[in-house]
Amino acid sequence: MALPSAVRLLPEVADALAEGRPVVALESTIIAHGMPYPQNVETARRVEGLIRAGGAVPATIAVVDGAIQVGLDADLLERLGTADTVAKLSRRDLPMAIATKRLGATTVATTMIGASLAGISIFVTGGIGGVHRGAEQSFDISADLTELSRTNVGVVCAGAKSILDLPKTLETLETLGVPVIGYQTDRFPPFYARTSDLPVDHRAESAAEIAAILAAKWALGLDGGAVIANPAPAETALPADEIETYIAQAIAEARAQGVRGKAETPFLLKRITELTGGRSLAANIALVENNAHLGAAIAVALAGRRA
Ligand code: PSU
Ligand code: MN
Repeated sequence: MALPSAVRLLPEVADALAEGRPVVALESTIIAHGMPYPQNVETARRVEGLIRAGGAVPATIAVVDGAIQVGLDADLLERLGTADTVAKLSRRDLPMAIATKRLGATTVATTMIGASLAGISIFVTGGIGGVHRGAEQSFDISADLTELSRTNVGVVCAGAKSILDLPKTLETLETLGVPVIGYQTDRFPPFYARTSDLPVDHRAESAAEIAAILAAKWALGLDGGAVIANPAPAETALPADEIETYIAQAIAEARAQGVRGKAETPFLLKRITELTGGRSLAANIALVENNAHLGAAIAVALAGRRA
């Protein structure tokens, strides 16, 4: 399929894809809106290094100069991590960001779109967006969930953040037909903590098994992605009841200050980092790195199946 003119590939990424070598997509909202500087840029670089060490080529995605840029050079990564006006782009924002040539960070939803257009099947991030607490009033449900139902990219994450309503998030994923695969776990990981009491759809023991599931899904023409849920590393994970206190406080502050819509997730992440004295940030960094190992292994397994 010809690449649309509004999609640009870094030459290294284009070469890898042309040769059928494994490539792993990475998002940029986590850089621009999910972590403070300089940890955001340092983490982005380290995660790219881990993907390489795992035998795949990293492709961080953002919107730059009127195109979806797949694969960022060091300058762009730094710009995204330091600029104070980077748009946070979900599916509906893409046309405007491209037409007006704004610098934009891609969320899970738009990173999936860019990856899929480029021909990348695996994407590594921290946590997906989901159904927000109080959604029965606010209707705030992340567009990440609808994207997972329609775009063929497997998303490796540490579950969804417990700032969300996780039972409603899992119910919605079920309705949308999105497989939720636990990597060596029966329970859906709640991001900062290692485990919840919520069951996953399927437990997979290896990257090869996950690659086989994705291949089977797409071979049947069952469009959409899958959530590959990898529990946060034990060393940095935070106790569930402790983090819950901070989450409840941060949500109460957001409500009191009228923070809503796309500003809510960045607000909560920043506040929780402050309230935990940086421990939630350390946990966040460690879990993304942990996901990079698994994502590279799945991309390698998928490329092996296609060879
Ligand atoms: N999870 C994280 N850090 C993040 C995000 C999710 O651990 O920065 C970002 C992702 O880009 C995700 C977005 O797609 O937040 C969801 O935003 P919203 O809740 O507004 O849909
Ligand atoms: Mn939202």
